[in-house]
Amino acid sequence: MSQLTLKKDVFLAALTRQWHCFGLSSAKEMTQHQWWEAVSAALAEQLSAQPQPTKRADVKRHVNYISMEFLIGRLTGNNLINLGWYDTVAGALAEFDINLSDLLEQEVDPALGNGGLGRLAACFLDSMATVDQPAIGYGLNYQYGLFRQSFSGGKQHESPDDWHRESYPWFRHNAALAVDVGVGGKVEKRADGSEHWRPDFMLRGEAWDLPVVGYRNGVTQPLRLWQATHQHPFNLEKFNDGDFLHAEQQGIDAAKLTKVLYPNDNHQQGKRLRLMQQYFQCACSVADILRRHHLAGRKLAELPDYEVIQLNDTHPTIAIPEMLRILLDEHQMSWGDAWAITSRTFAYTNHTLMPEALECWDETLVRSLLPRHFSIIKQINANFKKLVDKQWPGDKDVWAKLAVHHNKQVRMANLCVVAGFAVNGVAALHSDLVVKDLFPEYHQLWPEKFHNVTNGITPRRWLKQCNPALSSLIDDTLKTEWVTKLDALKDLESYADDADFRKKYQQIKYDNKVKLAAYVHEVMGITLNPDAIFDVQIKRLHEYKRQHLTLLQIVSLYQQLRANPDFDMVPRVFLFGAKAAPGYYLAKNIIYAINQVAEKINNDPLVADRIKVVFIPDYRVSVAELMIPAADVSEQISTAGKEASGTGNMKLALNGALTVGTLDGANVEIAEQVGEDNIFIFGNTVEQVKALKAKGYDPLAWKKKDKRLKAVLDELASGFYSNGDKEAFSMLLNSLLEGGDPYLVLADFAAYGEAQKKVDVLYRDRDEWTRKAILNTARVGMFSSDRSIRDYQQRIWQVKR
Ligand code: 26W
Repeated sequence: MSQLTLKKDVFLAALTRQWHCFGLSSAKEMTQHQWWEAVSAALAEQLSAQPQPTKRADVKRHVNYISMEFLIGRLTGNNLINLGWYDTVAGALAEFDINLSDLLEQEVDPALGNGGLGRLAACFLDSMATVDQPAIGYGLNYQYGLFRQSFSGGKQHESPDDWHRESYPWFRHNAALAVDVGVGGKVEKRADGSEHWRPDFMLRGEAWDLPVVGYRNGVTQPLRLWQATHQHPFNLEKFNDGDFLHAEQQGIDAAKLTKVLYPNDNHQQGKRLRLMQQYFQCACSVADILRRHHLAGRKLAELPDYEVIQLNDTHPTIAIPEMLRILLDEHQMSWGDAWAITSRTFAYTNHTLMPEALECWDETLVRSLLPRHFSIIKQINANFKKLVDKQWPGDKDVWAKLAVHHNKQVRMANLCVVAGFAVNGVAALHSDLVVKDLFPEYHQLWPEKFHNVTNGITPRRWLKQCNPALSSLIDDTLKTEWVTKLDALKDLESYADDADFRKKYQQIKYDNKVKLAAYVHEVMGITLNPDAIFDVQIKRLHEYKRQHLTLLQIVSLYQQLRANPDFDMVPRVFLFGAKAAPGYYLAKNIIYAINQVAEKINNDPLVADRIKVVFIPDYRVSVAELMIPAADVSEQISTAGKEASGTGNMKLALNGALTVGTLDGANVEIAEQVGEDNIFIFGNTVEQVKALKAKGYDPLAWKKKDKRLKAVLDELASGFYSNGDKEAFSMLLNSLLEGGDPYLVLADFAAYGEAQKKVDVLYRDRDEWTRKAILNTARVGMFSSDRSIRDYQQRIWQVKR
C-alpha cells in the first residue's frame, strides 16, 4: 500500500478554512495555541479526505482491542511522521515564521491511561496499522485523564487533568454509531424458561474516533472512544413544570460515567462506578462489533472466523457475558451455539501477577447493576464445575481455586480463562509464571490455551520521533529502512568499534542531555551538568518497582562523600519520574522521602554537584520523550517475579542507555539480546526470592549484618532529612523493617551497590561505555511492537482464515 500525499497548497487552503472558523481575518491574529489547533484540524480534515484501501479486511481476521486505557500521547507530531507529511507542513508554516516543532509543544498530552498497560495499547495500535493488521481500538473518552502531579513541600499534590476533549481537533464524532446501554433493573423469566432483562435506565454511548495512522502505508484505522450521555439528557417535562434544577439531572448523572480515569495501577478497589465504566465500554464495543458484522452480511455463527476480541487485562471481561446475553436473549440462540461462538472469539492478556490487582467483584454489586449478566456468569460457573468435578472428583480445594463465582465473588481472570480461547503473558518469564504460579490447574486442563507474547514498543515514537538526531545518524549509516524493520539495527554492531561513529553517537547523547537539562532548569530551576551520568528511573511509583532501593543507594553514596570528602566518583544525576495513586500512601511517602533527600543533597556545598537528585513532576508521555534519549543508565530494579514485562526498559535500551536491572520481566530477554557484558544484572532471582521467603526472611537481620545499610536506615529515621521530624518517613521505614520488607529491598541492597560501582568504573572509559551503548541500540530490534503484533497474529489471532 502506498503513502498518502499532501500538497502544500491543499494544506494551506485547509489551514485558511480553520482560521476562518475561528472568526479571524488573518493568520497573524492566531495565538500559538490556535496555530496548533488550526494545523491539527487542517491535517485531520486532509486525512479523512484520503481514500481508504478496500478489501483488506477480507483476508485477515479483524482485531478488536478492548482496553480501559490508551495512553496515546501527543498525536499531531506522531501523525505527521507516520504520514510522511512533516517536511511539507514545516515548510508551509515557515512562510508564516512558525516553527513546527515549537508548535507541537502546544499539545496537551491526552493522558487516557495510567502506565504500562495503557501505553502498550497505544504502541500496539500503531503497530497494527503499520503491519496492516485490520483493527479497532475500543476505549473510553474520559473528560479528565490521569491527574496532574505537582509537589508542594516535597509531597505529591494532584489536580484534575482537563485535556479539553471538546476541542481536540483529531476527534471525529459519528452520531450514527451511538449505542444505547441498559443498567440495573430485573430479570424476568418467560413461560418457556428463558430469561429477559428489563433494565432500570438507559445510557447512551457516543462514538468519538481518533485516527491511528500506519507508518507510510496509507492505512488509517480508528481508536473508538465511548462517551456517556443520557438518551434524553434534557427533561422538558420537568423544565416546564418549573423544576429547572433537575431538568438536566439525568444527563449530568449519565455523563459522570466517563468523567474520569481511575488512577489506580495494579490495585483493584471494587467501586461501583468503575464496574459501570467497564460494562458501559464493553456493551458499546460488543454492539459495535456485531453491527459491523451484520453490515458485512455475515452470519452470527461466522463471528469467530472474522473477528477476535482481545481483552487488555481483565478490565473488559464483562464483554464475555454481554456477548452471550445478546446471542441468547436477542437472537434466541441455544446456550450451546452461543457458547461455541463466544468461546472462540475472546482472548485474554494478563499483565500482572500481583494478587491485589486481580479483579474480583462482589456478587451483590454485579447482581444489582447487571442481573442478567450475573445469571449468565452463574451458568458458566455451573457448566464449568462439571468439567472440574470430572477431572478432580471431590476435590474442594481445586474448585475453590478455579471457580468463576465463589464465596460471593466473581473472579474476572478465571472467567477469561474459562471463556476465552487464548491466554497470554507479556514476557517469557512472566508467561512461565502465569502457567506455574497463577493458573497451573487451568494449564493442566487446556495446555494449548497458554502462550507468551513478549511486549514491544513502537520505533516510530520511541526512536524516530523522540530522538531525531540518532534516527538520522542511523539513516545515514545503514542506508536501509529500519523504522518498520527494527532488526536491521543489527548492522550497527560493526560500527561500535568505529571511532568516528562512536564520536557522533556520543555527541547526540550529550546534546539530548543538554536538552533535558534545559527542561529541568525551566520547570524546576535546577542546573544539571551534562557530563554527569544521567541515571533515569521512570515508571509508576510502586513498592515492587523499588524506587526506594535507589533512595537507599543515594543516601549511602552521600554518606560516603561526607565520610571522605575526596571520595572519587563520576558525577551522577538521579532522575525520577513517577506518579503515585492518590490513595497509595506508602508510595506517596517514598516520593516525599526522595524529594527531601534531594533537597538536602542538592544544597550541600560539600557534595559539589557530584550527586544531584531530581524528581521531575508530572511524568507523562511527552516528558518520557525527553528523558529517554538523554539517559545513560536505565533503572529496572523490581523484585524478581513481580514486573510482568516493563516497556520503559526497552525504550531506554533502544536509545542507548545501559540497564541496571534484576532478572525480572523482559529484562531477562533484554540481557539475552544485548549480551551480559552490556548490561548490569544484579540481585536475587525468582528462585532465590522464593527460597529466601520460604526460609523466613527477616529484614532486621539484614540490617544488622550490613553496616552501610544500617547507617542509611538510621539516618533516614533520625530526622536529618526532615527538619528533625523523625516520623516523616515512618511509613516507608516501617514497611522495610517491622513490615517484613515484602519486596526484599534490603536483601538486594548490597548487590545493587556493587552494580552501581561497576557503572561508575565503566563510565570513566567513555569509548568503552559508548561501544556498549551502541550495542544496546543495535541488539534490541526484537522489542519492536511490530514483532509483538506478528507474534499475536501467528500464535493467537491466526489471521489467515
Ligand atoms: C484494577 C486496577 C488495575 C489497573 C491496572 C490493575 C492492573 C492494572 C495494570 C494491569 C497494571 C499494568 O499496567 N501492568 C503493566 O503492564 C505492562 C504492559 O504489559 C507491563 O509492561 C508491566 O510490567 C505491567 O506492570
